[in-house]
Amino acid sequence: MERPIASSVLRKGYEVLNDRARSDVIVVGAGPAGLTCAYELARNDVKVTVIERQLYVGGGMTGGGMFLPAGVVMEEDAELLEELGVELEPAEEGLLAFNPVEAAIKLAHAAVEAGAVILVGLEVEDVIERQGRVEGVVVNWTAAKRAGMHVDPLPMEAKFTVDATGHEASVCRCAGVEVKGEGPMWAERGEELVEKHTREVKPGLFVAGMAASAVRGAYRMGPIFGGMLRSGRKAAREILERL
Ligand code: 48F
Repeated sequence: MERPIASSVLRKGYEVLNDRARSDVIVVGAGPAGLTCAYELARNDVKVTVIERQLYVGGGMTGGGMFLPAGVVMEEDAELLEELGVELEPAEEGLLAFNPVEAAIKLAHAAVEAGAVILVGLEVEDVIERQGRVEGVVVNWTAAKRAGMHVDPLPMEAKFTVDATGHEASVCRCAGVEVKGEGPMWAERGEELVEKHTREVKPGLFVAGMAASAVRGAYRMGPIFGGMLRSGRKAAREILERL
């Protein structure tokens, strides 16, 4: 049994990675913005690969507010979570509360069911750039990087790349895009601005979610997630128009 286990894993693992050497869209980061973006793209028959450096999906969403198992959305932003069957409970002043682990899992499930492939344990450490256009990313095993081992990375090509890496905006930094850093807290304004700042920041490279706020130095908003969902959806729609 041992040989066929190894052989099956090697064959299947190679097949998946080899198939993902080129995607239509690479989304970096499996937080709420990246997962929403991947879901919207995949359901429109786009070949989308999500690259996540952790071994879990959901990014900062799963931790709710200070590890408490709760997050909120404004009622007007609840459509996607409702569509995915996330249980929403009326809370204060037009907010709806939900379990953030449930929401993250259901977002990831929706993206995968729609056809997105999520690769975990891989960290984006650079971008591929040709004539000033971002044409994919350069990845390495998170474990190798954390161990400080010098091992050459591999490129993964894409027609469009989405930086959904949260407040680090790490893909933008690699691509030489100025990142002002996350601003102080103003929840309402931060929720508006995150969608406004979602855009193509360099040819071939879009930014979504908290990374979009960080690029522009916009306000943080705490454990309210509607802006992340709207931002992921906006990036997907703009890319769909371009593909
Ligand atoms: O941080 P994260 O959840 O970003 P988001 O989707 O949502 C932000 C909210 O969770 C919350 C908030 C809401 O008000 O402020 O913070 O914008 O998810 C980002 C994901 O990207 C991964 C990281 O592990 C996380 O899961 N990530 C970051 N850098 C890299 C990366 C990288 N270089 N390569 C691969 N994954």
